[in-house]
Amino acid sequence: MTDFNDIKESLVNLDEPRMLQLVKDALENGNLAGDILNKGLIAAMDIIGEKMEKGDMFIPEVLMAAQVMANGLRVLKPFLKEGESSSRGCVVIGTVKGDLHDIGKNLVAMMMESAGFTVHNLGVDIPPEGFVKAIKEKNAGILCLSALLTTTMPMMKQTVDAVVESGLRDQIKIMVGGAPVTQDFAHNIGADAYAPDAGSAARTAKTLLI
Ligand code: B1M
Repeated sequence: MTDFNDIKESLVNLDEPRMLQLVKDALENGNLAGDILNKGLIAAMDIIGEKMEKGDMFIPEVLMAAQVMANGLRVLKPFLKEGESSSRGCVVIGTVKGDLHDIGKNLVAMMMESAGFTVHNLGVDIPPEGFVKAIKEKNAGILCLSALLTTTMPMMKQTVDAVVESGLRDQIKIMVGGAPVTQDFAHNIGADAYAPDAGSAARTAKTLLI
């Protein structure tokens, strides 16, 4: 039996070698990659968030945790694949301007790729005009916006507005997500869809292009 608490603790303690070994062991023991991700790695990031809030953990340590998590994700990535090979369509994804959080957004990008989309991951702190430029250049069918801060959520609306102003709105579906984002918020800013997590983002993307 895999104890997901061990994986959680190893990440919270920034013990990368132990975390990687535990993740590999959990895979060998037949656990689903999605369970290892949700009950181990993402659960650990929640604890890290609480520690950060209380002042028990500081930015450099949280950055290290983000790096350790990213390396754990790399091990899980092949097992999260859905196995499709041909492209379902083109996705442009990024974290909105002012926001540097990228773990969840990268997870969404990974799941989209795994679901067969061609994904252009623009990175973090992307201004509205950066998204508009990429939609044009890549002839994208779906725009995915991520925000983790309540203070950067308004930038999602500004990005949607910029897409409308560019005249591209009719040719692109817009999906938003990130911890503070809700279905209501997505609706109010004029997005086409909201997804609470990476798995549902990939599933929703498939329905958007039908
Ligand atoms: Co920041 N941070 N952070 N941080 N950080 C949070 C988000 C926070 C909740 C921590 C806390 O106080 N409890 C808080 C936000 C409070 C708020 O606004 N409500 C916070 C804060 C305040 C800050 C700073 C302001 C701190 C400071 O400087 N005083 C600062 C802001 C910097 C900036 O962005 N301008 C800051 C900085 C950082 C670091 C740089 C140190 C680091 C980011 C490193 C990196 O990403 N490379 C960091 C981290 C790591 C966190 C926490 C601890 C973890 C975030 C994470 O990666 N979670 C976070 C606390 C927490 O979330 N528990 C916190 C794991 C990830 C898999 O989940 O990103 O939610 P998440 O993604 C999910 C879903 O949201 C969804 O799918 C993923 C799961 O499947 N999803 C989408 C995400 N994008 C989507 C897009 C979609 C669909 C779904 O469609 C397009």
